[in-house]
Amino acid sequence: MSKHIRAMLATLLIVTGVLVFLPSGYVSAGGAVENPGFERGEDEVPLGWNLTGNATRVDTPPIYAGNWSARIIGEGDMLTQWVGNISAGTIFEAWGWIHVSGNVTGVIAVDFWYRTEDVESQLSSTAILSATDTGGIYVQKAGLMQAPTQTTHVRIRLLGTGWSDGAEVRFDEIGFWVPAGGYCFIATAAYGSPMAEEIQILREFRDAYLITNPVGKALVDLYYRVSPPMAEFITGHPGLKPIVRATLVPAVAMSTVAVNTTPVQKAAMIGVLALIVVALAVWATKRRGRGPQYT
Ligand SMILES: [Ca+2]
Repeated sequence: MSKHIRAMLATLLIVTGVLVFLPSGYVSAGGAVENPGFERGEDEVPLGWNLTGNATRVDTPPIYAGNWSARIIGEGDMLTQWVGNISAGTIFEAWGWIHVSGNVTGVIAVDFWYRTEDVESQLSSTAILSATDTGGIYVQKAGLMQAPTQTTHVRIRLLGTGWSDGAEVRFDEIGFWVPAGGYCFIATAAYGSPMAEEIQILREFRDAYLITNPVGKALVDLYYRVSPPMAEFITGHPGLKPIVRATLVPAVAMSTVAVNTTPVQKAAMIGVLALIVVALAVWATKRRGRGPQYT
């Protein structure tokens, strides 16, 4: 390996190992969703959303943003919104803030449809963004999904499953859009699709641990600036893809663990991650220093 390639790979290792994330869902705007924060409406009826069961729009805490949130308290409660002019083949991101108290799972269900005056048929399986017992806070859930061939509309439903008495789900700042910042560039280039399972895991990690603190946000911003040219390079050199994927294995594995562990376990994982980054940096520096000269 020439020292240039080695230096490039070292940079890739370090940068992708830590910063495989992009800013996207933290916008408050709802994109194509009308009235994403339930702020507009008359009394309990929010503009843009169709309410069924005992779904309500309420101005009592907890509210994520503004003065209103949506609340459901039982099976059959639902808020539904149809969004038209959806282009087939386009990759969209859906997100929303969910607050769950009691034994129930809050669900944002998204599916694509072909609708005309005469025909109405669902084209896709339903994508689910969900949360259970959010520990007294709102958590954001987000996911990418591709509109199948023939799509004209998307249906977004807010509901709950597995109800027990006294449980409640709140929703706020629901969104659906074509991601403006692009995707998880490097990982997408390596895996060939922004919807690969590994990338969804990395995205969850990013949402839970990076954009929730200033340092993480700074890292994500940095990644967002430096990664597109690297992703372009990877796309143009398919031989690199297996190498980058292998590089991402630890990041994916650790993200998987991080989103499924206790705080103590998480602290240990962060320690290990820091050690790995330091080790990689040392390794890269030494390798570069020792490498034979070809120039
Ligand atoms: Ca609101």
